[in-house]
Parts: sequence; C-alpha cells; structure tokens
Amino acid sequence: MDDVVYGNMGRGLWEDPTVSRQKCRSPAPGPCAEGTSGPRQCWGRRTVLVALGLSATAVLCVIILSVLLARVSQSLTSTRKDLKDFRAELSLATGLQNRSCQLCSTWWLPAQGSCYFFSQAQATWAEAQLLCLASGAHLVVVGDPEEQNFLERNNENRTSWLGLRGIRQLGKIQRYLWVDDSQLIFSYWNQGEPNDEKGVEDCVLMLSTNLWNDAPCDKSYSWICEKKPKC
Ligand code: 2F8
Ligand code: CA
Repeated sequence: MDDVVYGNMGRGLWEDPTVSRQKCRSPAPGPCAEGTSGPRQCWGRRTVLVALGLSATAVLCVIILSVLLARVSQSLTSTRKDLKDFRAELSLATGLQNRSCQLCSTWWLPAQGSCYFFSQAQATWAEAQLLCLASGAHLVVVGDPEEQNFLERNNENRTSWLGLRGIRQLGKIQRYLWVDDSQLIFSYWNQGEPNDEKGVEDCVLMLSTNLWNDAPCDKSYSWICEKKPKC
C-alpha cells in the first residue's frame, strides 16, 4: 500500500493524492528519477530478486551445459579409441587371412605366393591352357630366375608347356607374350632357340634340360599350371 498524507480542512480527514509519495524511500537499486511518479518506474526489491534468480538460473544452466559437453566429449574420445582398437584387430585378422592364402590345394605346390600344378598327362598347348583355366589357373608365367629354379626342381625331367606363345604376323613371329598378357622380359632359351622351325613353332616348352624351346602348339606334352590362391 502507498503511504498517503492526510490533511484536515475542517471536515475531517481527507486524502491528498497530489502528495502521494513513491515507496522508494531508501536508495533505489535502479533508476528512480525525480519527476517520475508511480512505483513502476522504480526497480523494487522484487525486481532485483527476480534478476538475481534469473542470473543464478543462467549460471546454473551454463554449468550444467558445460558438464554435459565435457561428458559428450569424453564419450567421443572413448568411441574414437574403440574404433582405433577395432581397426587394429581387423588389420591383424586380415593379415592372418592373407597368410592362409599361402595354402594350396592337394597336388599343387606353393612358391612365391602362387600355387603350381605339374601334369603327368600330356595335351596340346590349347588343351593344357583350358585344363589350367578349369582349375582357376593358367599355364605358368615364368617371371624371374627364382621361379625358373623352382620349376626346374619340380618338373622331374618332363617336357612341359609354358604359358608363352608367339604373336605371328605375315607368317613371322613378331614377339612373345605370356598368357596373362605380360611382356617377355626374363627368358631361358636353349641355344639357337627360338628358331620357329618350318614356320610352325608358335608355343613354348620347357625341355627336360629345363631350357626353353619353341615347338608346334598342336603337339602333346606335359604342362605346368599356376594360380594365385583365393582367400
Ligand atoms: O633343337 C632343334 C629343334 O629340335 C626339334 O626339331 C627337330 C624341335 N621340334 C620339336 O620339339 C617339335 C624344335 O623346336 C627345335 O628347335
Ligand atoms: Ca624350336
């Protein structure tokens, strides 16, 4: 309630609204300018309390948000670490699986990451290549002396088809190409070979001496297949 001043004009007490005073007798916490009238222009205690309450709530909210943010960040860090561990395990498992790729089927010999089959039977070059393909392989491609040495140790004095043949143009062998389309870089020709005798020697053999010779593709010999093991 506002304080009012009571006057006496002979007819008893009366209220003088013109001298009604504002309630901010003590120094107001906010603007309480002179000349303004009414309690609404003045910051009362309640307003200050509400402001303090709001400030406290805001501070509390900031603290809660900071804690939540810290927890989310912690959780993300932990998830990242889990992912890293998972990747490491996956990489290890893949490595182990690759090692199992060294295994070759029965009758196939492993060497240099490939599996090799040395036939006892005989066939033409084209038949031999088809038989290799039926096993998911191809006639052997001899890439380097190490592979040649491996073949020598296991060919047991047979005469075997290799996966090498001549590219003939205008009746002449122009170059030799492996069945995987790679170029002939390493070779182990017998002396005087390849000679394309009678112009019909398009396919290449490994002789019982282990040296190479070109011979007619329609003759039957043993053969050597090669394949990469599947994982
Ligand atoms: O080594 C010379 C020559 O010997 C044979 O022909 C007589 C070979 N023929 C076959 O193997 C069918 C040639 O290829 C070889 O060059
Ligand atoms: Ca020859």
